[in-house]
Amino acid sequence: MHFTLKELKSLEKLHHVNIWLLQTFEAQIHHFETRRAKKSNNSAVDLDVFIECEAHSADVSHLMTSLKRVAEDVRTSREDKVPWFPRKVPDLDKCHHLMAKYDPSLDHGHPVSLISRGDPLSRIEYTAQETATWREVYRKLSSLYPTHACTQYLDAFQQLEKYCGYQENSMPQLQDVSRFLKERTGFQLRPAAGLLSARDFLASLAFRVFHSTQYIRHFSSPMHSPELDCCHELLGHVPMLADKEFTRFSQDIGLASLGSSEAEIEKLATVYWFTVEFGLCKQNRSVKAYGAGLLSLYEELMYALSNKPEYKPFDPEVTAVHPYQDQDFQPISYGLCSPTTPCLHTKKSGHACFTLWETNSELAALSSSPHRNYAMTIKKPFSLHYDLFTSSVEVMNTP
Ligand code: HBI
Ligand code: FE
Repeated sequence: MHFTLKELKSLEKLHHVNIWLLQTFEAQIHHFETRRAKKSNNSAVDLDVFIECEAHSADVSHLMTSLKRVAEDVRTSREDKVPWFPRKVPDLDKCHHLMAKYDPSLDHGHPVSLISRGDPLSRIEYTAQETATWREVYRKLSSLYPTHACTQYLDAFQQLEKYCGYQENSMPQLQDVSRFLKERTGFQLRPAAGLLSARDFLASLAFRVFHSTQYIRHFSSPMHSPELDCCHELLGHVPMLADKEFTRFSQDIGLASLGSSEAEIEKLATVYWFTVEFGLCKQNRSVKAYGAGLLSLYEELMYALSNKPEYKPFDPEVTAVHPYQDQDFQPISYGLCSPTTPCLHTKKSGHACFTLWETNSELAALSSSPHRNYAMTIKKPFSLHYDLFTSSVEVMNTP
């Protein structure tokens, strides 16, 4: 296979292409070489890339489209054009780039299934051991929810138990969960083979699509999973995706990400991390969790609501550039703070801080929240309109 990557900076990207070929397609790479392109009509250096690899024949066409997209991305970033972005749900087939973040010490030998284009959510028969892991996680976490989770979460969780097969003795099927969410908020689940790139993951939120893994963490560590798994999706994300206001805000972050620069994507991903993943709010004078990373990890949840962390007001401009780490407890995490009801609660002890959003009941303040304002400040040479009837975006004022 042979394709051309423009720009020298892409050498760095090639390393990722390499890992990504190995991980996503389980491709065996025999030869990987770059050469200065012979026919370059540009002053900048173009590179020809030769890759010789062995892959499943079923994956070849997907592999080729993905590679072409990588090449296209590099080219547009040099010419300072708007990066490619999906306009409609079927375009999300091209948004399956996994994060090339491979650490062998974290490898628990998960059976990462290969997901191909437009795959429906298949029904999975989980093994007895997997179901046992689920039972343990479910029991332990659900014992904390009444005291630790926000009201929106609790309401949805009750509904999921009633209508969607949430129970300790069997794992809910993503197909059923997706149907449940679609009826409530229009959100649907799509299968993902693992952690997607922030750009692809956020882009899907723009279309009310949530990428979800289907495998469960290794039975050796039911209470702490270094990787994303379906316990995280089902217990962390799904209940909040049944809340209308919360999903409106999720979609807004997604829409803001479309066609944004790498730097803006990074900022949006950081805001997402400190809110959707690790956000806290204040309801009826007590601190509650709405972040999926907290609600799906027992220790994180205990820690977040202990007296150890320090709470700080939420400011998207500050939060967006705050470095975060994902290998330990969150030393700093920001929640939500409505601009009309400033954070009153500032707690200091130890080294950690969580920011609080002061509210009594609904997450309605989200729609006028600083998140939304932050998303509005991202400058793009066009504006987007989301068409509810066709679930697609219309691009306006393109130069
Ligand atoms: N990929 N499959 C999947 N699930 C997530 O929750 C997820 C992701 N990629 C990135 C991500 N979350 C966020 O932490 C931000 O980088 C957007
Ligand atoms: Fe998550």
